[in-house]
Amino acid sequence: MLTLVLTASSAAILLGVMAVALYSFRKKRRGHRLPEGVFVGALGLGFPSVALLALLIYALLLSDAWVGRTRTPELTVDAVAAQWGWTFSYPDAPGAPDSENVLHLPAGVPVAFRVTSTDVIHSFWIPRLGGKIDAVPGRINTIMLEADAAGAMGGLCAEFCGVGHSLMDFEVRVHEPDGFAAVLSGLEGA
Ligand SMILES: [Cu+2]
Repeated sequence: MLTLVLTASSAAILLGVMAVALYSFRKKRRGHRLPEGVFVGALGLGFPSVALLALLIYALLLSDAWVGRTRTPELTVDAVAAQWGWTFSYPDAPGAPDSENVLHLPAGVPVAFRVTSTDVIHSFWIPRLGGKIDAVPGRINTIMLEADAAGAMGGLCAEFCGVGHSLMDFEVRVHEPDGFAAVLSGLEGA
């Protein structure tokens, strides 16, 4: 949706600019000219400021950063990176085994990820869900993400971390929220 709105707005502005440019090439008659101050002030400063500010506010309202501040996580997942793989654990589901390189999530639930590393700096990223965050040894970085619908997607390490970096991807399986507890309790121990 964000992509659509931003692309459509850019296209509309581009068309507007092209129209004004064509108009200025064709118009030879005198008498209808805007004063330069008005032209520069309104079209050069006013219009871009208003348009960009509106789009910026719209994008910020949709962004993960904002969602993260306005929604409370309903699930916590610990993601631990190590050369060259990921271990996911589910502290809200006592007894559920960790999963290696496979992340299980419920659909429609805001999830807080506590991300860290045991060796070098990695980066936790599920492109379909948005933002990424560094996995830094000795620190826990938190990011909140939410999957809209059940299905499968990919995640990866987004920070070069050694010769096995390109193999450090993981699978994300998003389940229906109703069956999620059953999925976790049914996991095979890693
Ligand atoms: Cu890595």
